[in-house]
Amino acid sequence: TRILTVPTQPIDGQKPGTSGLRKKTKIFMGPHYLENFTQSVFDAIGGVQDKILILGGDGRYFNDRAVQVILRMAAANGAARMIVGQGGLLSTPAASNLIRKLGADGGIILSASHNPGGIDEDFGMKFNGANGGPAPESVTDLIFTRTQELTEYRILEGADLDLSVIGETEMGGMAVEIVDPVADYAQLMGELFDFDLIRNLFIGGFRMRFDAMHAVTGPYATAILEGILGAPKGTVVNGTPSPDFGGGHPDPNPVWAADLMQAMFGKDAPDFGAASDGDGDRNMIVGRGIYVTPSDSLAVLAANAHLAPAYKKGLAGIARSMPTSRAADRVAEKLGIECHETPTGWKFFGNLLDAGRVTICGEESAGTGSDHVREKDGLWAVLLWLNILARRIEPVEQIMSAHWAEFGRNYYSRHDYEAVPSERANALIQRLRDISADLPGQQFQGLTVEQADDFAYHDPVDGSVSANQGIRIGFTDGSRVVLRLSGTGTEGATLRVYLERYEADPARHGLPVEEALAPVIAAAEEIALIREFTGRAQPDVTT
Ligand code: VG1
Ligand code: CO
Repeated sequence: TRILTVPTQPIDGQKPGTSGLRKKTKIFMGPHYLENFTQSVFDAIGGVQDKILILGGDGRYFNDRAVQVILRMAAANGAARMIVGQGGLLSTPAASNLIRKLGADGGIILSASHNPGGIDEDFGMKFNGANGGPAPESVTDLIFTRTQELTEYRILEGADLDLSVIGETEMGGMAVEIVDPVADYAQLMGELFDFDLIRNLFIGGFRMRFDAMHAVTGPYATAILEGILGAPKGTVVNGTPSPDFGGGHPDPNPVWAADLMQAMFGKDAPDFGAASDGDGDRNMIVGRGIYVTPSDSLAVLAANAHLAPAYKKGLAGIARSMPTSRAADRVAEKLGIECHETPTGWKFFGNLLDAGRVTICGEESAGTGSDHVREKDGLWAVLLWLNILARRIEPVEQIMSAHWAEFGRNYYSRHDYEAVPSERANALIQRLRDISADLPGQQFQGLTVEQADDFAYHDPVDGSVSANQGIRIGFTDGSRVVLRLSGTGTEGATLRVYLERYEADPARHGLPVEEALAPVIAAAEEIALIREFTGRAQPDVTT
């Protein structure tokens, strides 16, 4: 086997977004595309000479080919050892766990997460550091800079490795260890939660439906829920990962997981429903006849985490991304613990978790996690819910109404406008930046603006500043609108409008969400001129 040094040229647009680099699969498959980006990652972290890296992905189209290329490049760049999930598979949280557990220098995860997969859909790649978390902006900036100056990459000549057999092998002097993608993760979950209690819940007839959405959590959920915890066969549906996720979007929300919603709102609904996304870091929670918004789920998990063994001593603090509802803030206040507001994307939680300042983190986009890894973790959230349900023996609906009665309810919804021409979406945001200083004091649809800005995050741990993270408009009654552009799309721009309204009065906790939010929605339109800028009469997706 020879090491080839291949001349190349910088490729435009290899800029990591909210969570790694995401592009159309065909772009990733284009000449030198994957190779350039991989070499740029290696260079940006000071080379991989003598290093140990974890490698795996969510099984989408091109995952298998990309793993082989990255292995040959790691070998050519002098890596000591690559630890790869069997079949090239690893969920994002499982990869994060392996990095930490095995003391690796980092890891590469191949996924475009909730984006659809297939030759005509999306592919992606992200790099996580030695703490197991997504590379911070300082590192992704270095990676992007490197992509713009790259002149060559190194790759080993040679045949593919068989990744189907667990065990140790070798490639051009580099050790390659193929591991069971589920085993270490399942063990970690067993250390965090009371598995005996959850097992008894299932023995008692508790019924659950977990929709893996044809993505990577299938094997994890089957092994843990049906295998270890004894849930009946068939509890996990769509449990076999497929390269195009069965043709759907592996995005666990009421729109893309409509089947699960139907089952949970139908006759003979199970007690508990859940779903996860492409790479297994998101979770959706549904009770019988009730959908739990991710923002509410974060608040409920934080308020009840002490019922699970790993969190019985309480939480150090809570962090939520800026657009996530402020329901969790009320829990933090009551518990008397720190509460942080960070920009969108899990990479901003890493420093707070590493510093021990927060224990639980969450995002409105169905991401929840804790200090057990450095990624959001879909199955972890599901298991924490199960542990809480096994302790409280109450239906989800009752847990929610009790939570709202105690803390008040933050009505919440997100409106997405997809594939908007970039110049129009940028113009909308720019205009809001320009007028934000003048908004306070003005009235819109009966709501008075209290505060408005383009969010800049000052990381309290390392002092770094991340500016331009989205427009926040707060009203005097506690309502709020946030507007930002997505950093995970691959076509045009996606405008996300986040809407929130606080209601303290329990007599008003049962309103339809759209009704409760109507004034906030109208105020958002009046301030941001969404219809005019996007040319759309209504959002493409409402969650
Ligand atoms: C979206 C979500 C964000 C999440 C990110 C990655 O980003 O809003 O909360 O962290 O996806 O999630 P954006 O920039 O499109 O709003 V995953 O599970 O797709 O890696
Ligand atoms: Co994901």
